[in-house]
Amino acid sequence: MSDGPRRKDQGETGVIVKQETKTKKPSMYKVLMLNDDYTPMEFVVHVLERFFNKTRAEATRIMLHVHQRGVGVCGVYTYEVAETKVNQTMEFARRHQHPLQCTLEKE
Ligand code: TYC
Repeated sequence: MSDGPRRKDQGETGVIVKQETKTKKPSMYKVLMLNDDYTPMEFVVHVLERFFNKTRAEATRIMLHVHQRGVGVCGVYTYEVAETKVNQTMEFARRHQHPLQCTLEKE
C-alpha cells in the first residue's frame, strides 16, 4: 500500500460545469364556472368564497360576470389543485341540488 505522489490528485481533478436546472414550471389550469338559470346567485358567491378563497366583493364580481357573460374564471392553479376545486364545487352543488357546473381549461 504505497501512498505515492499519484494518489494525491485522485478525485480532485476535473472540469467544473455549471449545474443545469432541469426543473420545468408546471402547466397551469383555469377553473371556469358556467352560468345556468337555476343556481341562486348567493350560492355561487358562497362557493367562490369557500372553495376559491375569494373575498365577498371579488366573489360577487366573478358571479355577476358569469351571470352576464355565460362563463368566467374562478382561478388558475396547477392540475391537481384545479381538479380538486372542480370536484369540490360539483359535489357541493350536487348535494344542494343545484345544476352549477365548472370545468378545467389548460392555460
Ligand atoms: N344565472 C343565475 C341566476 O340568475 C346565477 C348564476 C351565476 C348561476 C353564476 C350560475 O355560475 C353561475 N340565479
